[in-house]
Amino acid sequence: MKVIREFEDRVNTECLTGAIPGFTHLYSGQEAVAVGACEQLSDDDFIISTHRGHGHCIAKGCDVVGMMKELHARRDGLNGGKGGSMHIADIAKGMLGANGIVGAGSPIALGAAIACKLRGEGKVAASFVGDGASNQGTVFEAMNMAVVLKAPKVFIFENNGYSEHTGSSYGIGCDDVVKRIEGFGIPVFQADGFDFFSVYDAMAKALEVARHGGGPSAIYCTTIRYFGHFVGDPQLYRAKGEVEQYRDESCCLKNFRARMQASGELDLASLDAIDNEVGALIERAVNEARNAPRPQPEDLLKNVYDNY
Ligand SMILES: Cc1ncc(C[n+]2csc(CCOP(=O)(O)OP(=O)(O)O)c2C)c(N)n1
Repeated sequence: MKVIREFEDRVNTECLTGAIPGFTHLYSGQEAVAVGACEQLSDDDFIISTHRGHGHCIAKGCDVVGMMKELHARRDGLNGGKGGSMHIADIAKGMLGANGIVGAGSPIALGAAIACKLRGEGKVAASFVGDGASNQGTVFEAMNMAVVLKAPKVFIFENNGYSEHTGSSYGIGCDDVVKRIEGFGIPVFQADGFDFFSVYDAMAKALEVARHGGGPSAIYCTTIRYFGHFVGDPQLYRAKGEVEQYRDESCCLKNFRARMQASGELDLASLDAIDNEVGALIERAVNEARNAPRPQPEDLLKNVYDNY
């Protein structure tokens, strides 16, 4: 979670200096969802992310230096510097890609889930779905087809309160998204998206269904994003002090630190040591990214199509 937080904070400043080209959406604040869910998956399980994909990538084990280089559009970035923030992927880690098309991840992950079922290896595919994306027809179709085909698919609903600049209370027509998902015949396990352990436990229950022939399952997490919809968003639609209050009272990193200390599993010095290690990793990632070569004209047509 700390790697994601530091990565995103640094990407924010790198974007604002102009070092990172393109459009970037930050995941900071939502870390407990990505990490809680992905800690229950192996490299052989698949995820499909959203336009807000860095946190999902890191949680699935993608190389952080390679990611930073990718965002900086460098030749030895995770995808040769040609994918960038919204098309970052790492097949070896089961991370099938971020995706700029809202709602597209659900049917794509369903395809992966059907492949998992046909191969019979007990693997699953999961898609992350925002509150805005939860209104998309593609997600409804994927939910229905997943039930019909009993696909080992986990839908991870991540309600961060906004779809671009529209509050979920306005954009979602029904009173209860959970009931809407259950209406498709999918069991839903609810989690506190500010609490790693809550998400981790909900994901375990969802996987119990998906891995053992029960068809699709879902987890529904409430969370918040600390930054705007995209880097540079003036956020005029947010109440003054809203983000500060969440940072003070509902930070998943603070929650995790408190829980670790209270249980005696990690003391303050160990937690600080982890934080320092993470700080050094992100510093190295940025330095390497800034100094790495750009893709060259001869790289243009390399890896454009892959039939796996
Ligand atoms: C099919 C499609 N429609 C609209 C957009 C424009 N768009 C980009 S992000 C976004 C909001 C997505 O909200 P949500 O799913 O809640 O994810 P969040 O940004 O909150 O993580 C929209 C409407 C798009 N990229 N694709």
